[in-house]
Amino acid sequence: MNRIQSLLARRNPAYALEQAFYTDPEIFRTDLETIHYRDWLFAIPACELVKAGDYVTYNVGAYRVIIVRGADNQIRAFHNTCRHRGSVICKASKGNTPKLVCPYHQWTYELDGSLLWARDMGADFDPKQHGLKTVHCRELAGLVYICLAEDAPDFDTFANIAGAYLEPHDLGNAKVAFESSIIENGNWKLVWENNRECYHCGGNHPALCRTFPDDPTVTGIEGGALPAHLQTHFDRCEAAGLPSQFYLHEDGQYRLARMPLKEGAQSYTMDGKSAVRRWLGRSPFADAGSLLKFHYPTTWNHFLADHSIVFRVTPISATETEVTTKWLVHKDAVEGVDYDLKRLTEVWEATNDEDRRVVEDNQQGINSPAYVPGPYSAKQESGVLQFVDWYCATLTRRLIPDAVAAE
Ligand code: 3BY
Ligand code: FES
Ligand code: FE
Repeated sequence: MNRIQSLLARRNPAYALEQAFYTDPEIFRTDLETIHYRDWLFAIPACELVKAGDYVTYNVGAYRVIIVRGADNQIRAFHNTCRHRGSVICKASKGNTPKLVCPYHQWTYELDGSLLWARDMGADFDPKQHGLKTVHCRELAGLVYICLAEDAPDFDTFANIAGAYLEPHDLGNAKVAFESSIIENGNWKLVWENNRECYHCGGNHPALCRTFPDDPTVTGIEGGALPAHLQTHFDRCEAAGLPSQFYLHEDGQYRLARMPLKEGAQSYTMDGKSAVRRWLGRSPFADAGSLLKFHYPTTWNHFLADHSIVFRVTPISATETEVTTKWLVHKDAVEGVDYDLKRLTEVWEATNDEDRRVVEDNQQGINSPAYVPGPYSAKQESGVLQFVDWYCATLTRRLIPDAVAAE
């Protein structure tokens, strides 16, 4: 048993994790190797790539990835490393290009990754052997997921289940109205733990709390029967054609549920009314609440009647995490006419900044030699416990070499 396995074995599941899980570079590397380099990761909304040649780059740990829309309209992902001597090919975070041209010696690749042109490589050189290495890439109802593993785990089960919930939100007809990327000086697991409870909401999120219910059964993971007010909301939405019922996958990696907002609230705005006049999606009423979706380890989302918000969590180091937020509206909604950008974004801009502060404070306190893990509130922090259980179970399973081979 190695050191990390011993730490996992002696964990008290009712308590927070020990310091090393949030500070130790070796555990950070293990997190990347056992989780981020192996699981499906949400990368971007497909609407960011509108036309052929549109691309974005995405870095996960040591990997550099290009996601590009091809001439045949298909979205593909490639390792952003040239098959000549390895240079990064696309340096910008996004752009449009007719071909993927390496800046070093101008090897030129088609948008489907095949090598089109390489100067003076001799008669024996076979371009077919030197196409870009592919990264698994799937589009699910307008959300692009990638997987860095050689052999990707099953995606179809998730796609079938989540696809039904997402379909009415029509993300294929979305555009990004605004995006923000912040660095939180905290371990990626602290970002998640904070997201998975609303114990902190009342004390930290005055704007969000105008519309988001400070109710542990909305944010957390229900053990037993669902409270009647949630079931009533699910039933009303389902009867109107919106899949809504609480669903937590058996391995704990993802959850879907269309949760009600506070009484009368329609969207995450300061007055609780819709933020966008031209809706994204086919919600039959304004107070359908928010379809809450999370998929570990990289994304949580809110899908509302009028707009959607997608979040992406990217670990940078043991104590730094990038959180990227994109506000999606209908592609034909006009800024200044159908929506006001400040009104659309101000609640989650403030909430993200408040969450950054509490995550950074949490990290600072954990860094102290005096830190000892404290107990979770069973009532308020069931979601935190669920995330930490998923993390520990995943790490434990994958750190056994035979299990890795068998998975
Ligand atoms: O973003 C989330 O999913 C949860 C709900 C609201 C704040 N946060 C705890
Ligand atoms: Fe890309 Fe040489 S490293 S062309
Ligand atoms: Fe928060």
